[in-house]
Amino acid sequence: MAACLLPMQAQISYINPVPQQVTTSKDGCFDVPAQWNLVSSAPEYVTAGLKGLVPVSAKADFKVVVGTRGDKSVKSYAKKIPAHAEGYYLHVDKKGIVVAGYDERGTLYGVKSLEAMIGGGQLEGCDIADYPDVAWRGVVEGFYGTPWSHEARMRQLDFYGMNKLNVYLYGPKDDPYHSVPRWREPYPEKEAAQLKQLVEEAHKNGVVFYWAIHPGQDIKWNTEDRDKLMHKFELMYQLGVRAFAVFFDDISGDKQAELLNYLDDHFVKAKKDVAPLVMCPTEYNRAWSSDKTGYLRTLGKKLNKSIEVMWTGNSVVHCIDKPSLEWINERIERKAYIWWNYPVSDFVRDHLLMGPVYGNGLDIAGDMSAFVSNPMERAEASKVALYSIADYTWNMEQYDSIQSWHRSLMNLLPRQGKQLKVFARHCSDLGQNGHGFRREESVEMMPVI
Ligand code: LOG
Repeated sequence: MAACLLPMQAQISYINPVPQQVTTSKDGCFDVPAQWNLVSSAPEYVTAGLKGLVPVSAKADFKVVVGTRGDKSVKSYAKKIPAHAEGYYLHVDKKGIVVAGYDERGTLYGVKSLEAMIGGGQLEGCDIADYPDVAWRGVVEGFYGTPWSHEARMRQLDFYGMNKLNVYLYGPKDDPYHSVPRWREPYPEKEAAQLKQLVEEAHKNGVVFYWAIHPGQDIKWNTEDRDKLMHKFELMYQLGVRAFAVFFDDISGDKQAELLNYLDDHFVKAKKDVAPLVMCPTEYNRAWSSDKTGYLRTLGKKLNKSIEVMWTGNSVVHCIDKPSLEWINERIERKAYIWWNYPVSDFVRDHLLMGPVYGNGLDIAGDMSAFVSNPMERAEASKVALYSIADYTWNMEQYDSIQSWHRSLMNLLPRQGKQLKVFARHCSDLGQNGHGFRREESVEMMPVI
């Protein structure tokens, strides 16, 4: 087990995202007790990861209480739980631990913080009150190129749970059953079974699994195609999917609002257990939109208010700031659902984007409904950025891009973190590209070069 070398918040530094409020106690760092008396009123999946890390015995002295607001077991801590969706209170001292969530996902996140601390080698006496700044944080697998493998996706979902990302939108452009030519058809048996497994894995990690359809340029704006779309949703529902998106990026059509409202009224709302519909508009960034067509304002007015509208910013690949959000929010008459095109590399395929995540405003948490990242075709390498995106969206004001990047690299390769850092430092920039999006790279070497 690693020694606790740093005096303050040593073990807490293994928790990602950086928690909102932390007080450390005089107990300091101490060894993880050999046996835990785990008393949990949470569903099995919430503590499954923890049970894999520590031996549990009802006879142990070290008592660990896990529960959600309203449960008898955590009643005496009710006032300490942040009144915030997905919030949790975590108390650690030498005699025991309390994890008390505001809701089920909050309890899961409290347990994940505890798991991270143990992963660092020790426990640390502390009181943590934590909650996210942005309600929906995650990933849209929305790139062109080879879709992620099933195994890669399973590992991603586990990684999202660990880093408190709560949404994954499935939409790889090159899945023929998501987009052209087979968006109307059911998945073959093997793919269907895998998607079912992904939905289950997502649930275990507190992730809402969105299945997106990209109906392609061949969509006909008639009732026949509308019903085929509904039927495909129904098939996905039978596989366990309870959250849906429709992507119109790179597709035009002026009857989008009618079609989406129909799906919203006759499918999403009729089912009663389906998450709000998410849509990606044709004009999904400012450079490609025009006040002359009035497309965005029409969507803003006509679309049911419960439907989320995605937005990539001032251009296809761009960082997000307050003025750019004010511009779009006013037009779509709701808060934009940010689709951030980083670290996606489908337009610079000979580059890996593993540098620090920086450039987005630190004062915009209240101006968006969600922030999801479009990653690279390289699933594992994308985790460098996703770790920091989890950090940024959870605790914006305290976000430090360089520190977050260092922690990310150490977290991904604890024993070769330094070597990975050397590699990543020189794999940050995109090089010249059509979107004009650049990143700093090889900063120390630049003067010499
Ligand atoms: C696509 C996306 C692609 C990205 C970057 C959106 C909404 N759609 O230009 O699939 O990965 O740009 O190349 C896009 O960004 N179109």
